[in-house]
Amino acid sequence: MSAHAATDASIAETGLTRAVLVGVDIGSDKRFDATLEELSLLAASAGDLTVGRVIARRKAPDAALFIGSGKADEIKALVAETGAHGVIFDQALSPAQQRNLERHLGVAVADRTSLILDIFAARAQSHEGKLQVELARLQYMATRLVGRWSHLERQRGGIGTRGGPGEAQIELDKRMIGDRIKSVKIRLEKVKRQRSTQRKARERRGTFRVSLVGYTNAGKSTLFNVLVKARAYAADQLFATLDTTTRALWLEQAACSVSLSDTVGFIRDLPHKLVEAFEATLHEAAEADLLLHVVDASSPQLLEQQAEVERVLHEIGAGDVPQILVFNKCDLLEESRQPREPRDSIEVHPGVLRPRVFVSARDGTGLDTLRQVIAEIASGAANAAQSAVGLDRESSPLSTESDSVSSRFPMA
Ligand SMILES: Nc1nc2c(ncn2[C@@H]2O[C@H](COP(=O)(O)OP(=O)(O)OP(=O)(O)O)[C@@H](O)[C@H]2O)c(=O)[nH]1
Ligand SMILES: [Mg+2]
Repeated sequence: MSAHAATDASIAETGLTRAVLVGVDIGSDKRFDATLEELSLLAASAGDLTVGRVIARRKAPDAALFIGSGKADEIKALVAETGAHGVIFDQALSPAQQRNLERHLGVAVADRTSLILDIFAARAQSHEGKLQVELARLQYMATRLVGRWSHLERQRGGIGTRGGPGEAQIELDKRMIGDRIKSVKIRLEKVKRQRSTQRKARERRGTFRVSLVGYTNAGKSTLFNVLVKARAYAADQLFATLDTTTRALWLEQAACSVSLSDTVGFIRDLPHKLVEAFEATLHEAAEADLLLHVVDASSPQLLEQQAEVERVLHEIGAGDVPQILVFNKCDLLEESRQPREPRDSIEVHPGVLRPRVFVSARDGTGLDTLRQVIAEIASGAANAAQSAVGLDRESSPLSTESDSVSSRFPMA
């Protein structure tokens, strides 16, 4: 492909890995992304450059190769044509499928899970975040004993031969990984205990807790920064944020402050193990009094993304925490799709209304309205807000506590 030849020089300069992306539509999965746009963004966030895309359709995955051998040959040809270093599948591969594909294609093969793990590993900042990522990686490795691109050399040595020194090495690696998992778990436990002590202290202070949640890249950190005038890392990358940051948010309307936390973004098919490993971080969301569910209003996948976030929230036990739906990036909407009112409410379940606010974190539109809605819910006016905009719970988050509103939520 001559189009790729032109980019060769820049690849050499930037050190990016060239990758061919493969998406397999199995049984017409509704969430199947035929554009592979999200996978390409994930790849870019991990430092890979997409040089080709292949879509396959199957009723069921092939046990050995995941795809058919005809498709595999097609991918092999594209790899040769583009000089790709590896192939990334949008779906999770079994360890055997990954190995077989690597033999067939002659280059490294990765899947969505390992890609996400790589990004997480590169981004983790806090001690706890690093431990969580390490645990998730070790658990993934325990079943495969491979890094995403780095293991090919060793594998090549053993192609076609079972047993021999390769297998012995693998047994040794397995035992080492098992030991390492144990030690990381112990260290994580310790950090978790410290964290829960800190949390209890915060609870005693009676702060009303608000957490930003949402699909990765929805604009949570940007919103966080403009609301609390902070400088959390925000970027056009997936999983720019991994660690939770918390700041006080002053609400003029209620003359009080609440705590606002920025959290890790969600993504479709986030591997279950990874959610588990990030449990502590996601606890922040589950234990909040109010969630600001940030949605990228300009995304064509808006509904799927919203549904995915709902699903993960339920999984982490935050399904019942009251929410405000924050439709962000409204500046990107064309005139005909601009919201008519800065706020409204939608019925999420029969008889259950959820407030919705339309904002642009970039140009500041709607932020006063957002502060207003948070204030209504957080302050004693929650009761009034409940009938006006509706809350997901029967009682307000304040009145669920036996404490009086003023001790739970000190007014200035
Ligand atoms: N046009 C426009 N872009 C926005 C807006 N808010 C955020 N962005 C952009 O969207 C991208 C993602 O923003 P972040 O704030 O990092 O998103 P996030 O939800 O924190 O993402 P992760 O931490 O990766 O999950 C950045 O390039 C922002 O500049 C907005 O209101 N309008
Ligand atoms: Mg972020």
